[in-house]
Parts: sequence; structure tokens; C-alpha cells
Amino acid sequence: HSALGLSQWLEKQRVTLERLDAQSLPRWLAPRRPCSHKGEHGRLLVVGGDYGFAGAIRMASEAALRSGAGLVRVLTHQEHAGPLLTARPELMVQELTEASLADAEAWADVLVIGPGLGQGEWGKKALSVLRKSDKPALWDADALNLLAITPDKRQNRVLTPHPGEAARLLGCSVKEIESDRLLSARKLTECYGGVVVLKGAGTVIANESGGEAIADVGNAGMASGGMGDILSGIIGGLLAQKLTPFDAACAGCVVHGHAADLIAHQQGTRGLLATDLLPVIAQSVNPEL
Ligand code: B4P
Ligand code: MG
Repeated sequence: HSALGLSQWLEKQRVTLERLDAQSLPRWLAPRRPCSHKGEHGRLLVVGGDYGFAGAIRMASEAALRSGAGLVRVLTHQEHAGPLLTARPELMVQELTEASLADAEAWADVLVIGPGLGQGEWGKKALSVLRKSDKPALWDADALNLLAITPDKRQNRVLTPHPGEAARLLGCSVKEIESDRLLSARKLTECYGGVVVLKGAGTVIANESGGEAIADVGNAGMASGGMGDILSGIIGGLLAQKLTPFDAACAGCVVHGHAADLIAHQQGTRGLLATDLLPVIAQSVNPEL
């Protein structure tokens, strides 16, 4: 569809999807009450960052802070804790162990799992514990690859596959996913329940009760490593602030794409880094400015 252009693609599908852009943001993101406190803005747990993937957990957790989550706690490898805290002292970082995971799950309002999780025993074990939790959750990256191996279906979960992950989840090719992105998103919600964010140019958001929208924001500068981790943190941060899973997914995709558009407007798309978005997320998530 990217060759056709988004509007022609939509026309071709003969669908009347709701198009979301920066103008849509105020409906989900009212100005904060002046007397609010951090307890109202939610406690988010982010789990992941296996060896070789420490950047993913940093980008996801920092994006969650920038999206306005009240408190963000990270469980990862001990070796990653120091650098993470140096970079972002606002995070609460601990080693991932059986005990810390049980404690943090009980503490959290919302769970984000997947960024840099890996598919080894370390990641599998953490996911097998968190999949028993009934708290609202966002699953991304390797949590999706592990879900494809051991499927389940639940309501209060947001899945954020790119077309490669979506193909694994549906047992088909990337080409089939991309040939009808809306249908692919619908199939994913049928199989796995909850909310599905099928990423890529023209990200589609769908839920089981027929809620469907397309994020008409973002640019080719976003086709670079780490962008998905930033999106996971943003949606997690909005879930923590008590948006419904569908609203958090819609608002999160728009905040993400709009932040990238603000930067691309200044410096173009080539060479745009995922971490460039971090300081701009706050501007995107405060649409009253
Ligand atoms: P991985 O190697 O698993 O990539 P990743 O670690 O998940 O990367 P990251 O988390 O940074 O980015 P993500 O895509 O999650 O897999 C990459 C492989 O998957 C590719 O080699 C390819 O085989 C397949 N794949 C991925 N995307 C594909 C696509 N669109 N078409 C065909 N195959 C694809 O998140 C990136 C974020 O940036 C999303 O929010 C996305 O919506 C946004 N984004 C990317 N390009 C955009 C664009 N042109 N316009 C607007 N938004 C865009
Ligand atoms: Mg990803």
C-alpha cells in the first residue's frame, strides 16, 4: 500500500476507518489537574533487556516516563542496572529474579514485556510468570515471538507486532500480512483477543469488539532500530494513566508518529534516531500547548 499512498490504499479497501492524527490527541489527553500527584498517573513495570538488548529496555522505559507514567520500575540483568540508572535516575531498576518479579508484579498497575526480552530461558521464564497476571499489559517484540509458539487469548492486552511478528503470529508470510493490513489486524484480534497494533506506514489499531482506526502520522525516518521500543513505552505509559487499552493504543501511535513528524520537520527523515523522539514525546503528549 505504501506504493499506492495511504489514501488510495484506503479507498481501494473500501473501508471507512477512523483516521487519527495530531488533531485527535486532545480527546484522550486532557490537561492534568493542577493538584494531581504521581500515584494518580500509574505504576508501570517494564521487563526485558537480555544481554545484547539493553538499549531496548532503556528506550521503552524512558519513553514511558516521557509519556507521563507516575512511576516506572524496570527489571533486567544486574549488569544493565547501573548504566540505566546513570542515564535515567528517575527509573527504579532492579535485577530480574523470581522474588523481584513477584514483588514488582504485585506493585504495578500495568505491565510492559518484550523489548529486548530475547527468546532464551531468561526471557521465557519472565514471560511465563507475567502471563499469569491479570493486569493490563503490553506485549511486544520477543513476547510476541514467544506468544506465537505458545498462543493464548485475553482481553486487557495490547499486542504491537510489526509485519514480521504478525506473520509469525498468524503463521503466514509478511506479504500476506501486508496485502490487507486491516484484515490481518482483525485476524490477530480474533486469535489473540485484546487490542492489536499492526505497525508500519499506516499503523492499524483494532480490537475484538470492532474498534478500528488508522494512525495517519509518522514518516520514513521511523524505519530505524528502536522505534518499536519507544512505542511500547508510550502505550505502556498511557495505560498506566488509565486510558483503556484501545485508547492507549490509538493515542500512543499518534503521540509516537507525531513526535517523529515534529523532528522530521526540522531535520528530515534520514538519520532520525529513536532516542531523538524522547525529549519530543512530552510535547506530543501535551496537546494543549
Ligand atoms: P526486528 O529485527 O524484530 O525489528 P525490531 O527489533 O522489532 O525493530 P524495532 O522495534 O526498532 O521496530 P518495529 O518494527 O518494532 O524485525 C525487523 C524485520 O521485520 C524486518 O527485517 C522485516 O522482515 C520485518 N518488518 C518489519 N516491519 C516491516 C514492514 N513495515 N514491512 C515489511 N516487513 C517488515 O517498530 C517500528 C516503528 O516505527 C513502528 O511504530 C512503525 O509503525 C514505525 N514505522 C516504521 N516505518 C514507518 C514508516 N515508513 N512510516 C511510519 N511509521 C513507520
Ligand atoms: Mg520491535
